[in-house]
Amino acid sequence: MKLYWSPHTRSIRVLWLLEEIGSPYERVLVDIRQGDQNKPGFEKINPLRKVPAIEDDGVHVAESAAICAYLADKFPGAGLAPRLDDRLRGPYLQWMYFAAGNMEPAFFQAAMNLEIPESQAGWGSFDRCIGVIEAAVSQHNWLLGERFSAADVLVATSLYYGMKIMGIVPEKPAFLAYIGRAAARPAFQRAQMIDTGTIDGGAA
Ligand SMILES: N[C@@H](CCC(=O)N[C@@H](CS)C(=O)NCC(=O)O)C(=O)O
Repeated sequence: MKLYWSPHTRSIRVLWLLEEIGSPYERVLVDIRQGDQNKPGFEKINPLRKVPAIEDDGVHVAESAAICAYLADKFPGAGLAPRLDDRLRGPYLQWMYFAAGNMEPAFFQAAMNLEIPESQAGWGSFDRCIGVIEAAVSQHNWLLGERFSAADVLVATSLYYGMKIMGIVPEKPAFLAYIGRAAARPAFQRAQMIDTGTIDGGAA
């Protein structure tokens, strides 16, 4: 398993998930600030020339949500995705797609101050998206209740990014508590230390 990664990017999601799983992987640095993603050959790893991407025994997967879904299903023992016959599988998939399909565009709409009619924007609006997440994480520790899943990796990292980097997500108590629970996970802490170069987590 190879992870194509660049520090301080969406790669952290996959790094965190791989640390939750605990199976060996090789980390390959693609320094996007030096333009490594535009070098010849990287289009075979990800035709969009972005990180993260993975290669698993010759299979290439890009898009952080797709990678997280792939890895969570590939390593069922890690318990990061409800199985096909589990009643939580539906809500799990809903949150996985919500993170990629609603949060990403809603956040950029807010950051760019774009006016889009709510009935035409698939995500409704930034406030509606935020309200849905606040309701979910106020009631329980994780999106699926007391069960942590790959969906939390996607939603928590986006919320953190939206709050601390983009400055568009309000510092509501429920969001701070949820991000705090995520940050307290040992796998997240390892991923952060790998991302910042404090510890070595594979061949970079
Ligand atoms: N939809 C993609 C977005 C990936 C993405 O935007 N990656 C950025 C870093 S966070 C990147 O590789 N940028 C380099 C570039 O666009 O040249 C995902 O979720 O994986």
